[in-house]
Amino acid sequence: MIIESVVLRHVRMPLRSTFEISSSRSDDRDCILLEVIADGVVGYGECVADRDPGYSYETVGTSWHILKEFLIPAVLGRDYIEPGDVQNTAQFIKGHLMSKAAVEMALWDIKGKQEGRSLRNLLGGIRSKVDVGVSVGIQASPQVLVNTVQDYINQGYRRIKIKIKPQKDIEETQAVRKAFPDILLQVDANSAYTLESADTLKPLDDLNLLLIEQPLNEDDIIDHAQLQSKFRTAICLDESILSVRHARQALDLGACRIINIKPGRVGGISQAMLIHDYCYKRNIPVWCGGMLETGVGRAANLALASLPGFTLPGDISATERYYFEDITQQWFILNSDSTITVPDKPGLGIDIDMKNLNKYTLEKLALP
Ligand code: OSB
Ligand code: MG
Repeated sequence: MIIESVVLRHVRMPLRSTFEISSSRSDDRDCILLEVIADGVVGYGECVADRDPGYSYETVGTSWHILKEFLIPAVLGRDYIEPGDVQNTAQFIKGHLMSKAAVEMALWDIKGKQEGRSLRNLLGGIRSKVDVGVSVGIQASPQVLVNTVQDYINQGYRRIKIKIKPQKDIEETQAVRKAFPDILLQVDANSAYTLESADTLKPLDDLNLLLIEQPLNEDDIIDHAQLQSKFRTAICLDESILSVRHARQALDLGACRIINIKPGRVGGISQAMLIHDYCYKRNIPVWCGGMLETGVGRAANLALASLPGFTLPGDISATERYYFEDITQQWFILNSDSTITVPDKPGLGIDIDMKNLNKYTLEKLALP
């Protein structure tokens, strides 16, 4: 496929409810939507970099810069056989994995459309629907949190993740566990603790949690290994794992027992698959994380999560958990068994709602 042109759009969509994690809080969600044309076929990719650098150093601003000045000029006019081949072109750019992932996603969409195959089929996914849960932001009080969780359980979610930070952790998690003794429950600290301050998390070990996600800093693999040795509950790494190499090192050191895979964080679906394959061989469970994606990124995550090693429920919720309306015509709904159906049309399997896309576009740039 020969890349002919690319349009970048900075998109901002209001969230149905404020989403707060340990590092930041937002009422709307930004992303860059890429429209790539190759061989006359249009494909879409979502760059999951956020407005602020709370989760990752990448933001909409840095991604826009990297895409416009470096990555898109390097891929224009290039001929790719496989979407993952774009990684070679992108190698001259250090880091900026979310920007790279967005371009690759669009190429997967194009490849699928050209071959009349769904992304799930291209990747070798084995499930037509995948187990999902909901990621609940930090709330005003334990009681508000319990009410919020109750709401999601009423909607049919069978796995709950709650965000924690120092002073908003033990009481909150205990309250949810007490109210819902049997629910699949996990917590995510988004690196809000140090090896020392994480001692305060010890009571979590008695709450029968599925996992504790990213308690320490992203570059604290060695400290995570020390922490894991003190906890019965599995530690799961998110921010720390950017490559297969990181996954190997973390597992060899005993820094975690579970890995959260997000295609954006690791530089694309081909890299996400490599991490999946590596963990699958080592019998390490993985699950698909989320970045509050629009229907575009959600479709890609669903296809990825249909691979055999994704044995834990993903952070892939129904569209209405996030948005009032979406930029895709598809509206993802929660099935009664806490699953979401994987799209089966060619490529990502989504159609863009141009009216909504234009409504939420703040800035647009066509290249060349
Ligand atoms: O750490 O998993 C995270 C959202 C933004 C940044 C980081 C994270 C998250 C989520 C959202 O947990 C999961 C979802 O998309 O539903
Ligand atoms: Mg996380």
